[in-house]
Amino acid sequence: MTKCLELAAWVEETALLTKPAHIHWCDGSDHENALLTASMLADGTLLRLNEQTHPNCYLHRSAPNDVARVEHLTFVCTANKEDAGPNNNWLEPAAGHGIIDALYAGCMRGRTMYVIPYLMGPYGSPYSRAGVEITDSPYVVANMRIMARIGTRALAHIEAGNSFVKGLHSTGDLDPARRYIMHFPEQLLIKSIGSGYGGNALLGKKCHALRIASWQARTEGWLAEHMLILGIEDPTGRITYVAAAFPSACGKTNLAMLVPPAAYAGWKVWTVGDDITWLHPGEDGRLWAINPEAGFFGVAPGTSLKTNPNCMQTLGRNTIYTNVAMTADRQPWWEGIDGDKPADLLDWQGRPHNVANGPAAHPNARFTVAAAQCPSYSHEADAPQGVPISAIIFGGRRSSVAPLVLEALDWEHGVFTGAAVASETTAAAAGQVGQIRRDPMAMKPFCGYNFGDYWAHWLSFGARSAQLPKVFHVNWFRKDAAGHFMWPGYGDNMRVLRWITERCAGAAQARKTPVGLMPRAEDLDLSGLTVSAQTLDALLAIEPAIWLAEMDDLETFFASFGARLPPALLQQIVRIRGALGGRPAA
Ligand code: GTP
Ligand code: SPV
Ligand code: MN
Repeated sequence: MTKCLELAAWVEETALLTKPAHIHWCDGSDHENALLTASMLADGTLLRLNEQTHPNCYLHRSAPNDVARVEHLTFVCTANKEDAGPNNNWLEPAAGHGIIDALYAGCMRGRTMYVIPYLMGPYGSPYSRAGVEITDSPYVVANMRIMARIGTRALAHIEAGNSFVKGLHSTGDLDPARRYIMHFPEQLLIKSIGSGYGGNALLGKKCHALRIASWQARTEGWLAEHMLILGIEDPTGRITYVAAAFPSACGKTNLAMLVPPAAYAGWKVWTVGDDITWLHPGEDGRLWAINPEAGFFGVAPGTSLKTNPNCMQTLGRNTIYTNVAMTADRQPWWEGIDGDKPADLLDWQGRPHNVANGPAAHPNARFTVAAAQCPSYSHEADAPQGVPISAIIFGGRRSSVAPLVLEALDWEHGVFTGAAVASETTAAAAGQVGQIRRDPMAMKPFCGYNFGDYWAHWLSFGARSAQLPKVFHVNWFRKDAAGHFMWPGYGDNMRVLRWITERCAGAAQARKTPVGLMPRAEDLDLSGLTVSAQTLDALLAIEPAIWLAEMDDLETFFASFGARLPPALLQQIVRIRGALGGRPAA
């Protein structure tokens, strides 16, 4: 079924191991999708939603134990353990293959094996990369069709002699005791079994476009990051592109689709991507960004016409919903959506909703939808060369410590600021929610190699170009003593984006603090917003004692990377401690 001998041999070898009843090579056509959809409707994998209100929309209810990424079951299998680093679970490659191949033996008996050639990145871009996912899940095929550029054209790209990442996936028996997500970066290979959930099963996404790609990017001199990309158009029509890295379920999709507040006449945000960014140094010394994905796999709860109107207009047709609730007239529903909670809801498990069972939609319920349906989708989103990035923004979900916004003093401090990101855990990954953890560059779950080497790679760009983006850190999630968010967030984040673009243009003022440059209250355009002077002061405050404690915590974290830690990061801690007035007397 292909002229590519390497691919043909791998498919044959995989079929011998997994023993499918049929092999189907995906061409990505509408006809193929219609047949797959019909078969999933017939066997209950998909439920049809209300055709009048939500044309061509479907609901998938996952197994109740398969609702998020499983970081404890995710491995990076490199010959040398140190290359995976303390930030990854590690298995010796032969041991990894041994464990997972035993689980693959005969796992597709009686099922169809789908072969999905895909391209990550725009057609015709020198930065796009190919992959092939083999899966026994039609739900995965339907999602990959939205999230990546699958089918005939991708196969032609591979048959033209371009390299490709191999990804083998089986739903297995969904028993978490037999669930593994393994990466073999030295072989450009991914093996996943036992989960049908997004990041565990749509292998083009986190497994390929972040874990494997970050490994390739290090050796090839570029960056694969957990970032959104957006363009900010000012009233003169000038567009400034920024990329922003926030941990999972910390606001990338929302920021990427931002609608400015009414007082911001003439301002507009263009969406290029909402989750993954590949950054390449251009001949002009700037970093150029492409979004390797073609769709959004976004968090449903909290999405409404009030918080994210562009997203609500993107959804509503040609969308796969996973683990949302359903109304009596078969419309998708989740906590935070517009309007009152309807009576007679079915929860994400299909039971009559009862608050004693928890929320109606799973907190990590998601939608899968084509990016091109987004009203703010950028005209440059498919540009082969990508868009030039003026600012990189890091951020996390932190109820204290991190101020609303700060700007790094230079590239080295910027890399430190990214490496210092900490955030409260969310429902995007299995495990406890709301625990503060270190999540450097929002890549803790996704960096395919040792963070020490990763930070050195980031730092190496400093010597290569004088045209690098400015680096910022934001926090939309500061809470007051009563536990309420102090900043309105969502569309009002435009006020911070405006200051950032004006800093990039050399127009806005800032004050220097030990931890970075910050706006004074009067440097932010807050027209039309009611936030008290006291709240604003608190949002922009730097508490020396809290920041000194933060430096101690960071020092301990950095120490876990031993000899692979770039000394420049420790020097930043020394500098900041000094600027904060040193450690307070015991
Ligand atoms: P992943 O897809 O997991 O990588 O997540 P993401 O970073 O794209 O997060 P997303 O934009 O989907 O937001 C996750 C949750 O944070 C949603 O419930 C949002 O409603 C909420 N959220 C997003 N932006 C803001 C904000 O500015 N303020 C507050 N308070 N909540 C926000
Ligand atoms: C995330 O968890 O950061 C996501 C969803 O974007 S997943 O595809 O599952 O990784
Ligand atoms: Mn993500």
